[in-house]
Amino acid sequence: MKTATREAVHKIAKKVGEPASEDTKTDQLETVTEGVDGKTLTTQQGLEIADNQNSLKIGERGPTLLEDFMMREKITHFDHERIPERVVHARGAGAHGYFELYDSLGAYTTAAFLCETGVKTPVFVRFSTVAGSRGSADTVRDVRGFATKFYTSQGNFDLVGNNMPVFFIQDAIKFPDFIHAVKPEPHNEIPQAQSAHDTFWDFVSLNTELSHMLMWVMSDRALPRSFAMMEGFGVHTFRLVNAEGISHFVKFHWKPKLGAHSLSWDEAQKIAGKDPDFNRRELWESIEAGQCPEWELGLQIVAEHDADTFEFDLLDPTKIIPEELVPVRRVGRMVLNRNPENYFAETEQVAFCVANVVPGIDFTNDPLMQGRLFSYLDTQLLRLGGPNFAHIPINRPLCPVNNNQRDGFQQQRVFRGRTSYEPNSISRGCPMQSGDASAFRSYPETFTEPKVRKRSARFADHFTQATLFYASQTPVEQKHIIDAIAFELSHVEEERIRERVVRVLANIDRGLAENVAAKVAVTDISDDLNYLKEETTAPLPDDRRGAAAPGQSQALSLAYQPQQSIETRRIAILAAENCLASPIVSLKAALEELGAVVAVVAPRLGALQTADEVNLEATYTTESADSVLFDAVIVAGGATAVETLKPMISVRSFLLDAFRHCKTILVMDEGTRLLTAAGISELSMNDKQSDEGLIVHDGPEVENLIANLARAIARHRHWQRRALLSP
Ligand code: HDE
Repeated sequence: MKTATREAVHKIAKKVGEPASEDTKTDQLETVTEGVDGKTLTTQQGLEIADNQNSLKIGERGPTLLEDFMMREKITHFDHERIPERVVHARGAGAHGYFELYDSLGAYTTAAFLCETGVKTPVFVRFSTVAGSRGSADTVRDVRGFATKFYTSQGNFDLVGNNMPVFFIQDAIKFPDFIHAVKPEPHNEIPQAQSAHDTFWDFVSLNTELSHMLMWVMSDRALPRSFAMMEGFGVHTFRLVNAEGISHFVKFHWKPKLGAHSLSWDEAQKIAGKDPDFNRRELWESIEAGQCPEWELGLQIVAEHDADTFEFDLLDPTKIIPEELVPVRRVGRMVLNRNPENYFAETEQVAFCVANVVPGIDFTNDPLMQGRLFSYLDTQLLRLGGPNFAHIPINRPLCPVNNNQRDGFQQQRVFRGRTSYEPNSISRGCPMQSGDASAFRSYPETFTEPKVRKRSARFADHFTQATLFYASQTPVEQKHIIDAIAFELSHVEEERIRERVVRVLANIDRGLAENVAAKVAVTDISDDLNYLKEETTAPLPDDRRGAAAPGQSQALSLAYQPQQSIETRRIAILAAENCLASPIVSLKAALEELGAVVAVVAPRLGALQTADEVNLEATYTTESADSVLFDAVIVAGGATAVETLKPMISVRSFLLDAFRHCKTILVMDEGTRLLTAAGISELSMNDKQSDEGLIVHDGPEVENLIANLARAIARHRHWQRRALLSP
C-alpha cells in the first residue's frame, strides 16, 4: 500500500478542475489510515495503559472505583459505537475502484469526467438491499442499491442508482407510505427483509402505478447471483448540459462485463441460511483474488424536443426508454479493485446524495427525483450526527472545499482568519464566487404553469410497460414470476388483498393472473379496478390501462445476457478417499485458468489419500458446504470413493439441489452411481440428450471435455431442465 504525505494530498487538492488520477482517493485516505503494528495501547488521550484486564478496585474483591477513568472511557466509547442504520438500504457492501472514459461526451456535457478520455476518476461503490436491517441476509427478494461516488476533479458526483431501471411510485410524497408497507409490520416487527406479507401487497393492490416495478421485483432480477452480475440504472431522467447551455435528457446504465445473472428462489432462500454474506463475501474475495468486477457506463441520450414523441413521459420514474427505441451508448468502464480498509469508516459512513452533481449534469422535474434531492442530506444529518459529515474521509472530495459553513458537531477543520461571511472586504472577499464559465449553474428552465397538487395525465398509463416486461420474458422467466407472486401471496392472510392483486395482474397479463389465481385460491379474475375508487381516498388517474399493445424487448430478459465467461464461477468437486485424482486435478487447473474458483468438498478436510496417489486437498466438508454455494458440481470417479459418498444424505441432497437448481453437473466414471442414489437418473432419464448441463464422462482424458464443460457453466443455469421437475 502506498503511503502519502499530507503535502501530497494538499497537492491533489490545489485547484478545481485539475484531473485526479486513479490513486488520488486512496492517497487521501492513506493520510488518515492507521495501523497498530508495534504500537502500545493508550487511552484516547495518549496515556499508555499498563493493565487492560482489571478494573481499579478497593482490594482484590472490593467494589470498582468511579475513579477508573480508563474503564469509563473504554466502556463509554463502546456504549456509543453504533449509529442509526440507514432507514432504507441498511445492509450493504462497498469497494473502491476507478472509472475510465473512452468515448468523450463533450458534445453533450461539460462534466470533465465525461469529456476527458483516458482519465481515471476514483470511485467508491456501495451495493445494498433495501428493506432488510443491517444484519439481514444478502440473498432476499429485493431491489439492490447500486450507488457510485465519483471523486471527480470538479467535485463529487453521486449516481445513486438501483439494479432495476424503474421504481415503485411516481411521486416522492408516497415514499414513506411505500417503505412503511414493505418494512416489517409495526406491531410485531415481522417479517425481516421480506415483501411476502399483507401490508406490502395491500399497498400493491391499491397503487397500480407499482405494476411495472412489481414485475421487476418478482422476476429473477431481484435475486442477483453476485453484485458483479447485475446491471445498474440511474432510474430517473437526468440532464446533460453542454458548453452552449443546450440540455439533453439522459438515462444512466451500468452494464456488467460478466452479464446479469440470477439465483433461483429456492437457492436464494437456502443461501440466506448457509451463508447470509454470500454476495458481500464474493465481492470481497474476488477483489482480493484480483478478479475485479467491471461494468461499462452506458447512456441513453434524448434531445429535449424528441421527448414528447414518446408514448410515455420521460419524467415518470415507472417507465423505461426501451433500448430498441434509444440504444445505450457505452462510453467508459468502471473497475472495482480495492476493498475498504475498514467497513464502518468507509462503507457505513459513506453518504451518497442525489443532489451531488457536477457542472454539465443537472436534474429534471421527475417528482420522485425532486423529493430525493431533499431526503439524502436530511437523513444523513441524523445518521452521521450533524452537518459536518462531508469531512468524514470517505466523503471528502478530491478538489478544494472552501466555504463559510462553520462549527457544528464534530467540526474537523481549523479555519484561520476573522471572516466567515461573504461578501467581505476583510479577507479580500475570499472565498469568493467563481467567475469561471465552468462553475455550476442551474439549467434555466422556464415555467408558466400554476402551483397544483396533481400528476400529469401522461403518468396515467400504469400497465403498458408492465405488460412489455412480462411479454419480454422467456417462458421459464415468466414461470418464475408466477411462482414468486404465488409464494408471496400465499403469505398474505387477508383474502381480499389476494383478490385485488389478481385483478391488478389481470391488467398486466391474463395468463399471469390466471396462473397466480389458481395457486392462491382466488376465483374472481376480473380486471375491474373500480374497487380502487371505493377503498382509497387518493384521486385516481382516469385511464390506468395500457395505451398500446406492447411488443417485446430482449434487453429486459436475462436470457439474452452475455454467457461466455466462467470468471468468478464457483465450482465444487465432490470427492472422497481413494478417488481418481489426476483427471480432477487437470480439470481444476484448466477451470482456474479460465477464472473459476474451484474447491474440493469431501467427508473430511485436508489431503485425501487418492487411488492414483495424486495430491488432492479438501477445503470444505460435505457437512459445511452446500451446492447452493456453487455454480457447478463435478463428481470425482473411483469406485471406492463413490461407495463412500453414496450412502451420505448430505451428498445426495448436494447433488439433487444442484440438479434442481439447474446447474451444470459433470460426473466422472463411477460417479454416475451417485446420480442414481440421489434420484437424478430417474428424473433426467427422458431428457438426457437435451440437458447440456448434465455431462457424463468416462476415462482419464479430460482435454476435450474442458471446452464443453466451460460452455455449460457459462450458460449459468440450464433452466429448461425445470420442465422435468414438478415444484
Ligand atoms: Fe433512496 N434513499 N430514496 N432511492 N436510495 C436512501 O439515503 C429516498 C430511490 C437509493 O448505499 C436514503 O443515505 C426517497 C430510488 C440507494 O448509502 C434516503 C426516495 C433509487 C440508497 C433515501 C428514494 C434509490 C438509497 C437512506 C423516493 C434508485 C443507498 C439512507 C423519493 C434510483 C445509498 C441514505 C447508500 C438510500 C430516500 C427512492 C436508491 C432515506 C425519499 C428511485 C442506492 O435518503
